Amino acid sequence: MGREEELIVSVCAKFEIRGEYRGYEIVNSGHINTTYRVYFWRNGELKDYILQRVNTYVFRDPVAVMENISAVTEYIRAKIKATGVSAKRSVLHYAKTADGAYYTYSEDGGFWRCCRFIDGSVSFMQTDDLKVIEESGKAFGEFQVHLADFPVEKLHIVIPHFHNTISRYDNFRASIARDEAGRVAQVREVIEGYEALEEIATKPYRLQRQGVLPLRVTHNDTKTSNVLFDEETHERLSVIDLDTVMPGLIAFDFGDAIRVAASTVDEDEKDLSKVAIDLQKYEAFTRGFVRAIGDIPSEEERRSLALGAVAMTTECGVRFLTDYLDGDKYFRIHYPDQNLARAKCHLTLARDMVAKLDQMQAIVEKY
Ligand code: ADP
Ligand code: GN1
Ligand code: MG
Repeated sequence: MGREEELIVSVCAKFEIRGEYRGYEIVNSGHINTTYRVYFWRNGELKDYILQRVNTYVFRDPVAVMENISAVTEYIRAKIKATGVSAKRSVLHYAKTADGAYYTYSEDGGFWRCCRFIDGSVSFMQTDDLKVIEESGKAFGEFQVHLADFPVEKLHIVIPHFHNTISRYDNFRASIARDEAGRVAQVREVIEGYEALEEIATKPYRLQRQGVLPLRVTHNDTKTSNVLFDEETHERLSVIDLDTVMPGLIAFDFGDAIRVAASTVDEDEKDLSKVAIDLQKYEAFTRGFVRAIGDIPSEEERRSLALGAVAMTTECGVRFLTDYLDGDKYFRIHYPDQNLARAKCHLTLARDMVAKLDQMQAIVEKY
């Protein structure tokens, strides 16, 4: 057994997991936490769990993160159960330690949590399957509905200014000024591209500040890989990755999902001639999402949805570029210039969205 596996086994032993440890795999889809799938043998069957080491550089108060997650999952679980349906595959279920906590620490100071692997589930980084895209829209829309009356004051703000697009731009300018990794000179054009989008990208946030758009309980990280689907039918099962559940705008949940679900390419596509928003995919997600949220949004909120996609795509690109300029400290990278590739791809995608904004808004109105 290597050191990583020894650590995994010792952490699993602190959670109330019955059975005998049988092995683990690394799950590589997220950019933030370190995720493992671990297998236990119990009653003649393999049972699997998702064990995560939470990134405490990103989440400075991981206990607050777990308090948010347990409050939200218990709330949704109670709502689903009240309809007489089993919530087993539709909401995350975290394991407890012997003293009743949903987390534990490893000797090296790591912060860990463990949830049941949802049986028969799959996730997708990116997909061309319109049914999966529509299902992901329903999943995030229903998440919104489930939490519409959640007492928002109970939520900790785990990352202040997370979708404050204005402060994301301020941080970007500060990183350009510091030029810590000496990379500014070679990416001038990309920087200027993002500067040109600042006005339009910060609009939804400004509308919130003016009181036009209300804060609601939102997921805030609605990319496709944060939904689980049934491995056979591809129907939605559960929304996952609840780390950033906080007050936010519906336009941000819609827009951040569109950034990934309606793109023609992966987040870091290098052939920019392939990068665009696919309006068929956009329509599939929109149909699922807008129908699911029903009459929750106000007129102004409905009108802000397509703009939310421009805002979230630009903001995410600004964050990738900021991290590149800072020397790649925040997002996990798998090759040296990946954050730059992500930033260039997002710039192209955001520009295409700006060009198609009227068509995008017309599709929202259709549903
Ligand atoms: P990150 O914050 O790093 O993105 P996630 O919580 O999104 O981490 O988990 C990463 C991946 O692990 C997901 O995209 C999904 O494939 C898988 N995963 C996470 N939780 C579960 C679960 N309960 N059941 C099945 N797969 C899961
Ligand atoms: C991160 O954790 P993950 O990989 O689902 C990030 C999101 C970004 C996304 C870009 C806490 O999401 O905000 O939009 O990468 N999460 C955090 O792919 O910063
Ligand atoms: Mg994730």
